[in-house]
Amino acid sequence: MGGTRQMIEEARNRMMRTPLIASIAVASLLLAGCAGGGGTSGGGGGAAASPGGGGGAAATAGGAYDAGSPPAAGGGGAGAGATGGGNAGGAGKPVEIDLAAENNSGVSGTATLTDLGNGKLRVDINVEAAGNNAMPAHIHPGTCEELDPKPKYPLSDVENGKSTTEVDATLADVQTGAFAINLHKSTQDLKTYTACGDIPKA
Ligand SMILES: [Cu+2]
Repeated sequence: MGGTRQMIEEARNRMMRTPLIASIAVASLLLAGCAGGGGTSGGGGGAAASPGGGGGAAATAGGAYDAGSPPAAGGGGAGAGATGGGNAGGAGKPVEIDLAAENNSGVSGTATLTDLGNGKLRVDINVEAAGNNAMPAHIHPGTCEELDPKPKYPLSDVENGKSTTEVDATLADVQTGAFAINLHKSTQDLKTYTACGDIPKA
């Protein structure tokens, strides 16, 4: 950024001799270029570079009036660009569903569905185990009211109230309103459900 700092100095010197508006335009262009670079390295791609550039230009305009510290203002703009890139490129927000106790099991908690991209979905189950050590868990077609007993996606057994599985599906695949997650008492007693939660329609 040493070169940029030098360019800023030149821009500031030029500001002394040229009309203020022209100077702001020059300085904005210089720093917008710098901020755009930050946005790209943040992983955002072309779309991220645009917001980054905008942030940089806005910060520079402030810096031109406050002759004190234009480089610091430029740095702020670059940071905003990187953040924008992360949001634009990131996967969708995780979906948390409640798992409610069934058959007086005392088992309840949540399942969190996180789309990992590339057709992978992570399912994190976190429940009060209520003394149940290894509870089989699945994503089933249907709803908790009317569950198809044949699982669609098997999940890892819930040990000490926790289970994490990566499933070959997208979040959209299971957010059709036609799937539910259920937990069973044990491998020996699959017929007794201990908890269930409907996966809401997106
Ligand atoms: Cu099941």
